[in-house]
Amino acid sequence: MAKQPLNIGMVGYGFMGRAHTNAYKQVSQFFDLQRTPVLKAACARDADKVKAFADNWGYESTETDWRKLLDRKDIDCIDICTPNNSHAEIAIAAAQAGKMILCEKPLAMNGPEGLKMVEAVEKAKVPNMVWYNYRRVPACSLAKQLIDEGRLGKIFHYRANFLQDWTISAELPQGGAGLWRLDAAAAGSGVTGDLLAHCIDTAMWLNGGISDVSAMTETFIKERTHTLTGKVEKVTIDDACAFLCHFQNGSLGLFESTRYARGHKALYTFEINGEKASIKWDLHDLQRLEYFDHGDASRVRGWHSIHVTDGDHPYMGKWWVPGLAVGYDTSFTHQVADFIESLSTGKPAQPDFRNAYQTQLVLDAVLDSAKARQWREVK
Ligand code: SOE
Repeated sequence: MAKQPLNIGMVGYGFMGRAHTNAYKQVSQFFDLQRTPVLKAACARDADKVKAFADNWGYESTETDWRKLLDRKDIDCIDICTPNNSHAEIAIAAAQAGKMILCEKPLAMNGPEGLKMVEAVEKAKVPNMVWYNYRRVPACSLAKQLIDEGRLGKIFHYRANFLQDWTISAELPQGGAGLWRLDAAAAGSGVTGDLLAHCIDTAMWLNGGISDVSAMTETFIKERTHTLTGKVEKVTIDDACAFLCHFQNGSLGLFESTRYARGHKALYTFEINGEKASIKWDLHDLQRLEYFDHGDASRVRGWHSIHVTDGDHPYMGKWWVPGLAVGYDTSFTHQVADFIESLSTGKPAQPDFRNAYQTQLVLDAVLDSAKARQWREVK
């Protein structure tokens, strides 16, 4: 029997536009879902570029104004893959138009803006979700299962890093299509909103809420040519950020992110130390979860490297055969699968806007703490 379509209107066609579109195309092939994503329309201001994107990925039509997508009756769901400073305007209007919304991370430029988005989707009662994709890497989902089963016992420490090295050159401009992440007017902040947002989302999902933070940020290169003006302008983003925090469960957190860690491209790692066991994970080796169980007999006790590719590992029963890994791209496929599933069960797929708003509040506290050089409570 033909499945009910889920008609997608994609806004933006950059790296995330491709990652999400790939997931929409793949999901029904591997997951048995009640609705099938249909690539109805892609939207961006540059008509030629969006047409090339649409043709390459198989979108049925294009628009150059996202408001047109909201007017269209044949679009069910708006996917926001634009720079952060446009998330709120598009999402609030999409909610008012009664569309489902999938929004790239971070939800907003800051907490107050995020709250308006939460209020809009809750008032309109439209399904909504934010693309914090790392939760759906099977090894991270397995970490969540192990923690929820109580295998780690009381948690003492949570440590996370997200290290890159792509902005070290002073010749790199800021702003514009490819480099808006270097311009706080478009991105809100630098590594804090771009990379630590992922670490904070995963951390609060695995280890609960964060109560207060003490942070420092640094901008190593103070001026860069701005792509849009052609002028040398002050750099307004944080190039690096590190913070300490207390979790509500009493454990201590230590987080670091930078785009100046020469040799690291996307080294997202976390380690959690509990009374009974520890786990650690590394994005560069994403199909493995390292697990140390103090309950093992002492002669064989040690770090186990779990190759998360067996049929009973999260999501893995849907893919190939045991032992064969899946990659970064499938974290998005899993997120679409869970979103579509949630439309049938009525249980919101996480993180929804309200849940992602909690991350936004931690980001605000981190930036505020760094500016004030003082501890800050998370509101
Ligand atoms: C930045 O380089 C970036 O692409 C982030 O924007 C993504 O969210 C992260 O997953 C990988 O790095």
